[in-house]
Amino acid sequence: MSQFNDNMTKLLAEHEAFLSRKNEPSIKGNGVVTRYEYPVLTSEHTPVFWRYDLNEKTNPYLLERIGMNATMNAGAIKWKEKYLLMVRVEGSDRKSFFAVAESPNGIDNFRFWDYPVTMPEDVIPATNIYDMRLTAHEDGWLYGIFCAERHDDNAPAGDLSSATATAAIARTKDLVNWERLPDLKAKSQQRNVVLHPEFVNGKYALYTRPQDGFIDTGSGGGIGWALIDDITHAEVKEEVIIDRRYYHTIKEVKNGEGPHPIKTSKGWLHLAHGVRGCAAGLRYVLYMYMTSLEDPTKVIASPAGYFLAPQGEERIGDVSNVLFTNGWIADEDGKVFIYYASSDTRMHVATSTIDKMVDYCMNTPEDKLRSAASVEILKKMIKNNLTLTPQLANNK
Ligand code: M1P
Repeated sequence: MSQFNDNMTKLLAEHEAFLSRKNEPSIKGNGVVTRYEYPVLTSEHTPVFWRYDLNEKTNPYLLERIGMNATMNAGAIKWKEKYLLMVRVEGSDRKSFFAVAESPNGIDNFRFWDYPVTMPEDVIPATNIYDMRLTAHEDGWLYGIFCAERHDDNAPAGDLSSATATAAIARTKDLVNWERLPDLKAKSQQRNVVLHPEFVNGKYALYTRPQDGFIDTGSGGGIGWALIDDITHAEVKEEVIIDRRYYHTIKEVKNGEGPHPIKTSKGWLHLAHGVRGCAAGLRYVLYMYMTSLEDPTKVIASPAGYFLAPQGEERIGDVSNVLFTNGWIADEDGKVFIYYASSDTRMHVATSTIDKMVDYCMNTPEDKLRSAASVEILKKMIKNNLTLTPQLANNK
């Protein structure tokens, strides 16, 4: 065997061993959610044949030709009994694109489909596309709503960083062939836009995230809701804020809907991200809330604080101190697979159940927005527990 073939065989064998590595639950948990030992997807999971030219004539040293930087912010769906992630893959050229990765069990053995998604363009082509939310809508289409980023041509000369965020809409029947619909028309910039899976009053319904600038939400008060007459020419005419931002909370600076909510007998179960500022920059955590089945704009449960925050190696990456989610899968038996990205670098899974998450939402005290109120809530819990189990008291 030539040296080239020898090296290629070794490269492929090592990659295969890496892809088929079993993922085990982490022992430490809080009862609500179970994390797993390894990330489910990293840039190393991308196929060898995406990154290396495998022709000895054109790549005699077997060098990596196209670098992959990150695999993050993935939409998710159960499709033909497989767990599918619509991954935001970011190349080392900083361009993001979508690619499907598939697993037989939702926990490990994720493998990318051979080709990335060819997403048709809107009238004005986008520079970057990312963070797709997948919704199998009751109209029979599978929708992908994602952010289309373009340079802000109103920026002063020489400002090559200012950009605009718009919600792009596409639909498919097979996750391979996509029909691009016109981008969402709205008064403000929009990111983290998510399609509700059911018609509401005969209309399509969107979770929105109005923002004054590309990064700053400014006067945008939180997660919004808008009814859309025609999804093929979607326009936000009226927008109400259903989940507000508040001073001194985990969503003080901004928040955004994660994947579309899961319907439960007690209400719609939501997963979202909240952002606050600190000396180290922005800190992104995940939180939950529930809305009413009768009126999806009405919040019926809002547990205080975060549901998941960056831990261990999750804290470090291209944009550190970030957890972000835009995909989860609920199995028929009530098990839920939460897919989240850490620090804009890699994808993880955490598992829970609908019953546990509804219990978490309904029975976790709300944020009463002041330290004194938090202490009163804590004292009540301590008193109840020590009345029940006096042997635990230190009598101090
Ligand atoms: O870098 C963290 C996240 O920042 C943005 O999210 P949001 O507008 O909600 O703050 C997005 O660019 C997202 O992709 C990124 O993970």
